[in-house]
Amino acid sequence: MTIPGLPASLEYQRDGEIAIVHLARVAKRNALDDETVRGIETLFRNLPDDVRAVVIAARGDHFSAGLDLASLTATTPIDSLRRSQLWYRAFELIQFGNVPVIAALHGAVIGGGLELAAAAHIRVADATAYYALPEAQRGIFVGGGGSVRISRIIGAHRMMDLMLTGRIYSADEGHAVGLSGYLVDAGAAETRAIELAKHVATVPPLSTYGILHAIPRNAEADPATGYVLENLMAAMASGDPAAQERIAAFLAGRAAKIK
Ligand code: 1HE
Repeated sequence: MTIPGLPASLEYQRDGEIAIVHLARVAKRNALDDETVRGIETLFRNLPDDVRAVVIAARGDHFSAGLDLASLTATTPIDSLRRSQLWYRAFELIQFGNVPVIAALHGAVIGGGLELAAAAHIRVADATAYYALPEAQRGIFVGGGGSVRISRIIGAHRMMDLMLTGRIYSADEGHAVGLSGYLVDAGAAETRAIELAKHVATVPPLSTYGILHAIPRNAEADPATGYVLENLMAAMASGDPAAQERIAAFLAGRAAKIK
């Protein structure tokens, strides 16, 4: 089972209900060139309906060295605007698609690589992961949605510090500021991400929809609008047969307790 049109820099596999995608441009440390980002767009636009969760991981020693800087030689402002629009399209498909996406991080998670990871819903990092936003050190700026997503995850003040000073966060520091939700031993991120993906794939579709679409929007919405959206979402989900079955199972003592 494959998805037509994927570049060699993206490997796509299925494991039951989940899909596993590897960045596979190891010789360039998984630097994201236009072909790879177009491939991410193609993949998430054409994800089969029976995929219930996706893991994004990477081959080699690093998750991603960020934007392929070779694409910036002899570039014009309009080329850069269009490139960013491509990244926005591709990463919006990750963030606002219909399936949870889990990023498995190790080694360098730099620049555009961190912007890609920030579009995922859950991030699992191993002890080798480190994070940096060296754009400003190179005289450029984030262009893959990072100023929107990363600033919301770690706070604008931390993002400004990362960009102005070029500092590097270790795996522990990144974990402390929320860049990873899970921190595991070296080499264990992908396995843990796959376990999590198999678990989140069991969440019924209406609850998943609410989590992926209502939560991030309500975090930005005025409270009154947020309550209405939540109210509608809750009513939709609780009337769903999947919810009715699970609630009946709990009341009959057939479902797991939360402890
Ligand atoms: C690259 C890139 C790249 C490696 N674009 N070619 N990102 C950066 O500023 C990070 C730049 N990369 C690095 O700091 C290092 O490569 C790493 C720490 C990630 C890895 O170091 P190392 O010693 O394992 O590998 P290397 O020898 O530096 O790189 C191997 C090859 O990959 C080499 O090419 P080669 O032809 O000489 O073998 C490197 O040139 C190449 N390579 N990283 C192009 N990024 C949407 S806007 C987002 C803006 C950004 O992302 S800015 C951040 C850019």
